[in-house]
Amino acid sequence: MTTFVDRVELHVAAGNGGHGCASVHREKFKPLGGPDGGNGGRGGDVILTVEQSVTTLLDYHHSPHRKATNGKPGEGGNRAGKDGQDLILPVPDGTVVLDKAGNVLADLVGQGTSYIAAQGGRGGLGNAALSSARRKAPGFALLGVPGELQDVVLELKTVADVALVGYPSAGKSSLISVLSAAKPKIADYPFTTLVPNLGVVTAGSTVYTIADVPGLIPGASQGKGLGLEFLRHVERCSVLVHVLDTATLESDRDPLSDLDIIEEELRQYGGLDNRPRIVVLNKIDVPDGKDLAEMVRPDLEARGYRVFEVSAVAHIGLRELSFALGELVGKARAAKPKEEATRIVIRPKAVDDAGFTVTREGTDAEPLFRVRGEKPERWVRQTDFNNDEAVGYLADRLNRLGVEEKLMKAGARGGDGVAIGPEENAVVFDWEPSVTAGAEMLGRRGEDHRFEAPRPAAQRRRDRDAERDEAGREFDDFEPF
Ligand SMILES: Nc1nc2c(ncn2[C@@H]2O[C@H](COP(=O)(O)OP(=O)(O)OP(=O)(O)O)[C@@H](O)[C@H]2O)c(=O)[nH]1
Ligand SMILES: [Mg+2]
Repeated sequence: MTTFVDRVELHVAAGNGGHGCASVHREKFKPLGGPDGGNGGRGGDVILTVEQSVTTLLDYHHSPHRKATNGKPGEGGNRAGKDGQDLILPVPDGTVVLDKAGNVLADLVGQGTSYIAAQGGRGGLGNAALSSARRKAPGFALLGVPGELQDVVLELKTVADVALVGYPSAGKSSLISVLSAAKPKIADYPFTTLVPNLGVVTAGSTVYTIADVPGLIPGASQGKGLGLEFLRHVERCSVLVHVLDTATLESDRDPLSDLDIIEEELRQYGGLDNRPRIVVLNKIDVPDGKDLAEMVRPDLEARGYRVFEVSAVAHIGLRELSFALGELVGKARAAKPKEEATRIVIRPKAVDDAGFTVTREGTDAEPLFRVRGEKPERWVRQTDFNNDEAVGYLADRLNRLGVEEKLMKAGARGGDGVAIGPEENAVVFDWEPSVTAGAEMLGRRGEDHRFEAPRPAAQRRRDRDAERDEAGREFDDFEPF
């Protein structure tokens, strides 16, 4: 049996970036060819995309773990590693993406609307890309950055123009079945409908969708019956239809009090006050029903409702109803700002991209300085700590960003602990300042000076300019992303 699933927890893993390659070109008679290690490929993203043909989240209920492929490592001969493939996960129109705390991350409405649920890691630069005027033959490459891991909750809110609400057995599903081609289950016991039904109605030139929700009973807001859980499916509708039963056999019910009770439950749920509402008095094929409908009609109209007397079974008043609904939907659509067909939802960045912070932790005797920031944390992940040159390069990058200076200002001294990254996942080391009190940069560490032949003055000038350029821009400008 297929079940309707409208809420799932999904665990997604983006692909890791491929490592950069450290390699030196070898040729006969040219034993010291240049560095030719290629860059690693980028890890694939995990992307949620609205696909109109997908109607449930069932697939993700069955397999909630999804992973994009990794980038391939770079190779010698300047061969870049292949990028990992993005993993596109199709989701139904109206899928809301939340984090585990319930914060809405994205609201995916409209074919093709996409959200990057987990971002692939950057590939590491190979030593060819890392070479510069001063660092002619780097003996290291950058590691690929691990892809993001994210836990998200997907919730489906049906996107229907019209929503039918009412007591169980009022005839909501019957109405959908005669207004559209949908064939929902219909029966004379309460709670026949356990999950929303959706139908497409054509009224003249207007095409709109209509949905019902499981019947509501008094106390639904306290969880009676099926509760209000399914009302999230009517949240997006632009028109609400009260389906009132004129032929119920329950002696304590009548259309007016039914309406009051449903309205009270809607109010408890909240957020639906501004939807236009109309009233449908159903089952007027039953003689007593017709009489009751005539009786309550003036009251309902006095309350400001447009009232339609119909019979789903005998097909009375349906055409008029469907055109009236089409008109209301048309008005609602015209009032809405036009949305672009495809919107890409960009995730807000957690950390300020350019900046970083230094905070003092630990004790007076043993201070620890914590560095947080998108760049320093990524750079640490890109570093092969078994390679001194790579570690030297990291120190240079941190220095250029101003990390050393800020550490000094925060009172850090040589030998103090410095942690880069969050508490649970930080790289901690003893600080060895490479800048003097005047913040003057000393020679960069970890450089390969084997190729530093004496340079003529003009060459030295060119090199100096090149180096200034390099210092002025962020190293990551080189990175393919
Ligand atoms: N005589 C008569 N019976 C109707 C009419 N519309 C629906 N019914 C009957 O009422 C009963 C309930 O109809 P449903 O369409 O399943 O009602 P519902 O509102 O979807 O009910 P739940 O799914 O339980 O909330 C069925 O036996 C229908 O045949 C009508 O216009 N006239
Ligand atoms: Mg039903």
